[in-house]
Amino acid sequence: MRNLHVGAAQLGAIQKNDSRASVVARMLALLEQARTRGCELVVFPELALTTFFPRWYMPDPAEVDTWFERDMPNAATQPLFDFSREQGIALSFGYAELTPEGRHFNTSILTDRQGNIVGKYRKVHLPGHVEYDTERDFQHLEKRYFEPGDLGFPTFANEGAIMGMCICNDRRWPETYRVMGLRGVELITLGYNTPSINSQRRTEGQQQRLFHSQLVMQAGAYQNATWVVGVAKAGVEDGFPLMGGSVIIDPNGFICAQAAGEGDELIDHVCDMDECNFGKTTIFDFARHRRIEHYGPITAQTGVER
Ligand code: CDT
Repeated sequence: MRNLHVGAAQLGAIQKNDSRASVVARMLALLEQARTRGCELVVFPELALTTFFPRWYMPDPAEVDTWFERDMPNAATQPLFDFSREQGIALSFGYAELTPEGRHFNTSILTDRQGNIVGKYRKVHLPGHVEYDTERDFQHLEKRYFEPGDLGFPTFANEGAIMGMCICNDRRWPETYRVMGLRGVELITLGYNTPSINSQRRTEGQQQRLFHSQLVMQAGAYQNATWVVGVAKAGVEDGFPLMGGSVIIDPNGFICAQAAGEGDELIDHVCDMDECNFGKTTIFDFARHRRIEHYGPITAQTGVER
């Protein structure tokens, strides 16, 4: 057995005016709960430090940059890294990254149990649009504020497991999991901010959104024989509802733990990395069963060609 006690730390709503310090205090409260339960790795959502700002149209680049972090750790987040080191709890969380070259990414990081950053991921599949869209009930401007990630889908040997990360909309794309699967992934951390209603089809509400979210994460886990830790930012942010439904999913695709509410909430599970072995050596033994001669269109084209 290679047990890792994993916590999924769902965050409730973060309002536009909430400070980084107030959010970090809430994250520390969840980490303290995680410590009392014995967690060794705690996963937080996408853009964990702020409201989901891509819902707001901002023409002024200087205003946009106020939502971004220039360093990680920085003064606001250092207490998280200190807690990690002092209590021996690895972390993963998402934030908006502004690089020294002025590039903008939707990023997540992974630490070891000493608070050292051992992995970074930049969101590849950016949803939404660039310009203000009058046809939508609300905006989703990730394509305006971020560029697509340039790091691919790396995996990292960390705390006795092979770990990878993806972010929100990435979870809807099977390629996300498969690339990490081909790199031996055993645990994927995945934070999300998913509006409870489809901005382009208001009849698509929370029930269907939750169903799709779990469908794709459970399939990704099963088809790649990996643990998936999906963590929501939930609740109503300045009038805009985000769904909850944070889950820990085993390598057979079964949900082992699930958040009940839409506030700050920790769920946890002792995940045995050796549970990945059966799937990886039988039905999803990629080396024996994949037929790459038929997969060309997956990397050769984006849209449909007949
Ligand atoms: N944050 C994020 O990626 N949210 C998307 C919403 C898609 S609708 C534009 C998601 O996949 O949940």
